[in-house]
Amino acid sequence: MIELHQFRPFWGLPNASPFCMKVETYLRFRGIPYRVVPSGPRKSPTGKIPFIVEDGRSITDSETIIHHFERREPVHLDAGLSEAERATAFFVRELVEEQLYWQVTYMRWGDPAGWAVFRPDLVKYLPLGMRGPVLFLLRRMLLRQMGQRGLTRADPQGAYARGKAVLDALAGLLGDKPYLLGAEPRSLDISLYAFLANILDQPHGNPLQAHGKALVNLVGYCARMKALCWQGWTL
Ligand SMILES: N[C@@H](CCC(=O)N[C@@H](CS)C(=O)NCC(=O)O)C(=O)O
Repeated sequence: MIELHQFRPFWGLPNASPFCMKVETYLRFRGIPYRVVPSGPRKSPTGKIPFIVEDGRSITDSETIIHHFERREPVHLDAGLSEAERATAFFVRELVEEQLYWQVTYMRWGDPAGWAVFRPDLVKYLPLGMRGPVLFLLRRMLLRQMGQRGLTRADPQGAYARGKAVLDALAGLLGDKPYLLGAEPRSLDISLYAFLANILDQPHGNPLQAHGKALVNLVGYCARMKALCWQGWTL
């Protein structure tokens, strides 16, 4: 049985880490049996989660994990895509995983209104040993990393501007297609959905979520992906 090492569910989301949710969404989509092992970055060989363990061998990085399983499938998720579509998928995923990852981080750890509602629930969720100085140091590190990206140097309205632009571009690219690249879900959709769900489905609103919820085609897309991969899932 494949072990998926990742955070436990949080805030009604399958996973508050979009990278963990991406891998679990993929495993569910493919119907690959797995067992979740609650974990954290410090237990990972690379200091990042998710990672999987199969036959005693660890594999890290969400994209590497997905490729590892895709190699075994008779028909690859991205089969039939043109070179240009593959290139588009690559750029969109890179952009989403960089920009929206930091937007999700900012909305919880950086935005003062977001931190005010995230912190109390996070404290209850974390093991005792992580609640005091460790949490303080972790947030300080994240604030520094967000500062390097200019996020915490702007007011929240300014910080969310780039995230809103990314969501607008995604809605524009999706148009009235069922999935980002056409009629069939592709590997890009697995990643994109995990990031969008972390923005749209988190329980406390913020300007980025409000912006995303107004993009009707993106909301419909998330509902389709949820029905496809997470049907019947409850905490
Ligand atoms: N490129 C990695 C990124 C994974 C990642 O950044 N995971 C975060 C959790 S969402 C993490 O482990 N962060 C801990 C750290 O950077 O110290 C992937 O695709 O799996």
